[in-house]
Formats: sequence, structure tokens, C-alpha cells
Amino acid sequence: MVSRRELLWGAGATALAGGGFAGGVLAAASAQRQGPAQMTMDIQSATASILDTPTTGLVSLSPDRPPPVIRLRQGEKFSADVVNTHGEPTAMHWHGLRVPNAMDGVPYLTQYPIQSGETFRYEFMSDDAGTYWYHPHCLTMEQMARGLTGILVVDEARDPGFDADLSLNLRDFRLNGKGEFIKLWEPRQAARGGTLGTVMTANWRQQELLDAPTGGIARLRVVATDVTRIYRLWLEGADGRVIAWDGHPLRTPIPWPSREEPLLLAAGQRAEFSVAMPETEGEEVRVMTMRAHQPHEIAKVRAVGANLARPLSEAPELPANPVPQPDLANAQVEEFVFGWSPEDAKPNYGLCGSVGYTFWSINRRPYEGDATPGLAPIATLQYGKSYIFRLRNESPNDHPVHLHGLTFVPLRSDKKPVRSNWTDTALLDSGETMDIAFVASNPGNWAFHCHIIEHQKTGLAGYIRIE
Ligand SMILES: [Cu+2]
Repeated sequence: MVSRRELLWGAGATALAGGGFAGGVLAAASAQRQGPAQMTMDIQSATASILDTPTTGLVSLSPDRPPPVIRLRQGEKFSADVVNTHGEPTAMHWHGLRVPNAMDGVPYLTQYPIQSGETFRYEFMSDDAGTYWYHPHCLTMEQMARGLTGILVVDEARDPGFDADLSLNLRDFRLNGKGEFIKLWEPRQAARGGTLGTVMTANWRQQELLDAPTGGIARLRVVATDVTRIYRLWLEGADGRVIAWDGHPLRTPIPWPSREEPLLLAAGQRAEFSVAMPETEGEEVRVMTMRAHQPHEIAKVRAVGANLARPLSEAPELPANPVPQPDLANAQVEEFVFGWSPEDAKPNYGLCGSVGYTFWSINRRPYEGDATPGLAPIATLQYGKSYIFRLRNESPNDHPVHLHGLTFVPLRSDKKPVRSNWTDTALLDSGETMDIAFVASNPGNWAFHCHIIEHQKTGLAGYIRIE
């Protein structure tokens, strides 16, 4: 059995220097850390108790814990040796980070799959601080659905000064009452909104409990790493502010969510909150979401220790990340249509999984598969130029569309007000057309796909080239 302490070591709260709140992290994370961080990520089978009985057949980086929160520091080199002892091919992607193309972890597009027994070294530096995540981009429906989705935090070059730094990795598992995996997805759901899990978790726990100083200001990072679900989030029992969205400090405010107006967090997206902890020790802040149309408490943050009595007005400010501003007056418009497109798939020669049929397409073209010889980009962009992508969802389902290697800003939508916050994953509602803008500032071949993994694996994928 995994003790609660060990689970926290793996995935929950992380201590700030001198803080003393729960746990360490896998990469060197403290303010005292010197020089480049190096770590080994050993992909392997895992067993852990998500229900009352142990669940086997999980995939993680240790035998009995969730994938850890990996921390690196803004502007410092990071390197990770991904060691594959799992038996299936894999490749690691760093969702939201503007890494060099060769480090992006997309099989056949940026590297060959890491086969069992092989090691691949990823090395990069992030100019952007904030909350990101990592997951394999090969056999994704197998490996992600079985647990291999972890939070990646890039700490600001200068510590902003929160009293606690907490992370929640939200994801579901498809388990029966005995804790055994059931069929990971259903084709009839893949052709619609996607197959939801049966057990909702935060940090692989059904009722996660984190600690933060009484009366302090906690930074709470919430990451939707589920393969399907669009979370509807709010917090109860505390006042606070939404401070960052998809890794980046807000440019346009997002209101503090409530049950009536929850924050929608789609698969792949992240939100950060400044939370004014209760001033009475033992009181709890409840992290809520909707489950089957009912409010559901997914985690709690408990006030511990002496009252710091720090008002919310003293909440730290986050410095902006150095994302290049698109030149809208001279931007070139490219149009993309996301739609339905059932057909039998063409043969896929790759090692990273093909389901043999498609439901979805971009520009009427279902993705031919990672390893298809001569696979062409769906758009070719000129390095350094500004672009507006007009994203049209002609399907009756929602699609969180993710662009690798770049950070973009939503400009406008024909269905809802959009906020001009930097992001890498835009939730397109059914029937919606949204314009997004960015500078083609990172050369290479960048995957562009829906983050409902069943949609991605059944055609809603492609890549763009910046040259
Ligand atoms: Cu989708």
C-alpha cells in the first residue's frame, strides 16, 4: 500500500524553501538549487490504490506512485533521460513549453519512438515560467489513460513569494468497482464527445487533501490531464483570484469562479489561483467540480499552523512571460475546419498506435497517422511572420485544440466573449469559429490536434511547418 506521505512526495504539495509543507519533488526544485537540473524518467508499469483495492496496469515513473511534479527554473537548462522499461514504444511531450522542435516528443515528426530498453535524452530551457505538463505522444490512449500524465512547473526566475505552492493533477480512470481497468474507450463515444472515466481523481486520489498555512496566500495550480473531460471548477470556503491561464499570467481578468459560473478547464488546460487561506486552523477550502450534473468535491486544502493573517491584497504578482506579440495588421489568415469524417484508415506503418478507422478531420482530411511516408503539413508558415488562424468547428461536439511549440492568443469568437490570455489549447465549442493569433517564432514541424485523445487518434490531428 502507498502511504499518504509517499503520494504527496509524488504528486501533491511541494515545499517552498523554508516552508515545511509536505513532500519533495523529483527534480531539484528548491531555491537553493544550482546549475542545470538532470533527471531520469523511467517509464514503467505501476500499481496503486485509487479505490480501496490496488489497481494494476497503471503506467508511471515509479512502481507505486503517480507521475511526480517536475520542477525546473525559468531560463535554466533542464535535461531528462526518458528510460523505457515499459515494454511498449513511447515518446515524451512537454505540453505548452516552447521547446526546440527536436525536443517536442512527437513520434516520426520530431523523433523516432523510444522502444523498450532504449533511452532518449530531452534537453531544453524554458523562457516561460508557469504550469505545464508532460505526457507521452505515442500509444497515448494506452499510456495516458493508464496514468502517465504529470505536472511540470517552471518556477519564476525570482520567487514570487507565495506561502505555499500546491498542485492538483485532475484526471479520471476507467475502473470497475474492484479497481480493475475496463475498456479504455468506446468507439461510439469517440465519435461524439469522448469516453469519460468512471473514477474522478486529483493526484490519483478520490479525495485529495493538501495543506497550506493558516491565513496565508497559497498558489494553487490545477491541471486537467484527463484524456476527455472538460472540468467545471470552482472553489468554496475562501476568497481568491485567478492569476494564470495555461501557464501564463493573465492579461485579461478571469472572474473568481462559482457554482453558477464555473471555470471551464478542458483536457490539456491549466488554471492557477491565489487562495486566501482561512484564518482558523483546520478550516478547509474545497475544490469543486461538476460530476454527472452534481457538485463534487475533488480536493481540499486545509489551513495548518499559526495564522499568517496575510490579506489577499498582498497576493504576489506574477511577471509576464516573454511571448512575442503578433502584428495583427500584417498577419496572414489561415483557415482550418474541424469536422466529422468517418472512413476506414489507411495503413499506418508506425509503432505508436492506429485504431483502424477515423471519425474526425482537419480541413476534411483525417490524419493519416504519425508514420505515414510523405505526410504533408496542413499549413506551412514563414518563420518570424504573424498569423491569424481561423478555427471553425463544424461538428456538434467541443474540441480543445492544441498547438505544439507556440503560444497564441484568442482574438474573437462568433459564439462567446473570448479573453486575450496566452494559451496553447483553445476550447472550440460546437459550431464555433474562433480566431487566434501568434508569431511563427519557433521553427519546425508542430503537431496541431484535439486534446480529447480519442478524437486525436481518430483523425482530428495534423501538423504545421514553420520554415
Ligand atoms: Cu476533439
